[in-house]
Formats: sequence, C-alpha cells, structure tokens
Amino acid sequence: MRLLLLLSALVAGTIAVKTFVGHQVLRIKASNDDQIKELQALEGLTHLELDFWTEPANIDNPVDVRVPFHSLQSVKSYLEFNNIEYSIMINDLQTVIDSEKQEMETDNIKERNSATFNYATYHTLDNLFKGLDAIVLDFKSLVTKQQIGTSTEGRPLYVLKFSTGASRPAIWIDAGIHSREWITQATALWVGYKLATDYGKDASITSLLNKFDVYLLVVTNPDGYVYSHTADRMWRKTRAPNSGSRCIGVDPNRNWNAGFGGPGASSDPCSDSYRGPSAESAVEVKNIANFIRSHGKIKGFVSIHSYSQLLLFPYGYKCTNPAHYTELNTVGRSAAAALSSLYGTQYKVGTICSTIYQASGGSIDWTYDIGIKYSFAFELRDTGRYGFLLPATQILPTAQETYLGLKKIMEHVRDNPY
Ligand code: INF
Ligand code: ZN
Repeated sequence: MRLLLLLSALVAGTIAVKTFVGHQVLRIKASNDDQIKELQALEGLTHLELDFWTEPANIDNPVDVRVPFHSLQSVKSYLEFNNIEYSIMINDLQTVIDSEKQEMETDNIKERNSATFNYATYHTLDNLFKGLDAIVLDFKSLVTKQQIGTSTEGRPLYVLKFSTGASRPAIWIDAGIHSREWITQATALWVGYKLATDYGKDASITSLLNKFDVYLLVVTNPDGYVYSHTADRMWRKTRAPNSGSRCIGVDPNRNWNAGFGGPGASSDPCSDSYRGPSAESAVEVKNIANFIRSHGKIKGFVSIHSYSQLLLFPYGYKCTNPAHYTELNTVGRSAAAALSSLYGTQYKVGTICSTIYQASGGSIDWTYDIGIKYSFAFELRDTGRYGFLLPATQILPTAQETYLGLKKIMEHVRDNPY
C-alpha cells in the first residue's frame, strides 16, 4: 500500500493535482438579511478564493463555503466581527479527499458483469463506462447504448436507452452535469441497473417500460468528471477554454436558453457559475438540447445534482410560479415521501427560486418552457456534513431511496399522458 501511495504521489506530482491541505468547509448560519448581504459581499472578494458550496440566499438555508488555508484567519475574523454564526463542517478537506481516494484505489473492474459490478464505490470514468457496457450486455433486449455527442475534450456522451418498442414517448434522466457531485453519477448507474432488473419483475416498472422509453445519461460532463479525479476534486464546470480569459469552463447549469444571462448566473469566466458567452455554447448542453428537440416526445425530464436533499421544479430564472405549480408540487411531495419511506431521508420540495435562489439558464427551466411539463431536479444527500465528499458507504442507500422518488415521478408521467 505504501508503494501505491508513493506512486500515486509521484503521478500526482507530475500532473499538478490541486491539493486542499488546510482548507476548511465552514457552515455559516446568517440570522438576518444584513448578514446574507455581508456573506454575498464576501463572495465578491475573489482574492480569498472562496468556493461557495451553497449560495448565500436566505436565512433558511445555511451557507457552506470551502475556505483555503490562506483565507481562513481573515474569513473567521470577518464572521466574528459581524457576529455571523459559523461552525467547522470539514476540518481539513484534503484528509477527506485522501480517504475517498484510498477507498477508490482498491477498485478495478475485472469482469463486465452488471450483477457483480461494485456500485458501492466511486469509479473512474472508464470504470463507469464499463458499468454501462455491463448493463447493455446483460440486458441486451431492453437496453442499448447511444452516443448523443462528444464533450469539449472529445469524450463520448453515452446514453442508455431502455425500450421495449418503437417510437415511444420517453423520460429523460441525467446526472453529473456538475462533475464534482460524484454521488449523482454513482446513483444514476445503479438506477440503470435497478431499472433493468425490475423490468418483468416489478409490475409498475414493467407497465412503465411497456409504454415509455427511458433515456439515462449517467455522465453528463465527462471532461469535468475526469478532471475532478485527476486534477481538482472540487471541479464543477465543463473544461471548455474561454476566449479572452485564462479561466476554464462554463457552468452547464447556467448555459441553457432559459432566461439566459439573467440574474443568478455570472458573466465572469472565472466564476463557478459562469453562464458562457451564449446559450448552448457548451457542447455538452448543445448535444442534449439537440437530442431533446429531435426526439420530440420527451414527457419527463429529471436532472440529478447534489447536495442538500431537495426536489426542485421550475422556475429558477424567475421567481413566479409555473403554470403547473400545483401539480408539480403534488408530484414532488409524493416523490419525496416515497424517497423518505426507505431510510427517513428528509427532502424539501419547491421551485428552484423559492427553495434556494434565483438561477438563470438552468436545464429544467428550458425543458419546462419547451413543453416538458414534468421537469424536476434532485439535490441528493447530504445536507452538508460531507457535502460533495459523501462517503461511498452512502452510495447504495442514496441510490435506493432516490430510485423510489424517481419511480413516483415516472409513474405520474405514465399515468398522465399529455
Ligand atoms: N444546484 C444549484 C445550481 O446552482 C441550484 C439549481 C438546481 C439551479 C437545479 C437550477 C436547477 O445549479 C447545484 N447543485 O449546483 O449541485
Ligand atoms: Zn449541481
């Protein structure tokens, strides 16, 4: 094991892996709107290099922020000076990253067998792709793999298609649009396996797949995912270069043609919520939008994010309720109840804007506005104890409970054709 560590340190040294030694993740509880404003002011001080894991928006939602070691003293004095309550959620981020990597190191896929694939660990992109192939191989009469496009750095966007007949209406599920949200790709792969094994066994899934196709994009942002493994565990955006800037990447959840460029997205290429120069400029977004447009019969669209345990529906780019608010809220609540029935995991349900904050250019706003009524986004576990570094021991429980929520949404789509 020591040799392995030495080797990985050597390799890491050559490809300049970003380290997070001494970085702390603070959980900040603003007690009034003035304090929210003070936190938003902090966000503007780019020299502090703060990474807001959740945005300062309202006093109901705590603000989780990764603070580099060099900024810790000044940030803590600023918070104390302004009497803003905070606690240390992660004492040293590198320690958590190292233990996550340690757990992963031991994992190498031997055979392509979906039943023995290790869903309970985080995987490299190559191993996730082997997991896709294993499901296709073992359920070839139900599942096929389609490449709907190519990422900025030339990696395939592989979609699993679950279908039992031709030219059916369909439901779309994607995960990992933000690459650092590793629980989402892991959850989506297991959901694919569960969907395949439930067909012919679970009456509801069988009737669903006898009427609808399901498209599952497990790795929506493959370039960012590889980068989060090899260079910067906290990477969120794509890896597209931005002309005129040294900063890389577009936030693919700000790049859709829905309120594009409005409040809740940044025009700064160095920001983690950079919207890009124009809608659909990110090739990953363009590929999905083209697929949705050309398919023409997508009736449900679910995008899986982490973390915070939320089930969100439009809108984010504006704070007015959607026309189908009542129905979406009812479906959302029943999905959250089904999810919670397994392990008691509590989810909040609501529109993006009212539940968290205004965010323009989001995927589910675009799908809703083009007529896909059942558009939802999940924010998976947890509520901040680990955040994006959710321990692998929680992968299966998270995937199992999320499946129950997804199932409720898909059943509603099946039973309410439009
Ligand atoms: N979600 C937030 C984001 O800033 C909120 C969100 C979710 C906005 C869905 C729009 C649609 O994109 C995450 N979660 O980043 O990981
Ligand atoms: Zn996200």
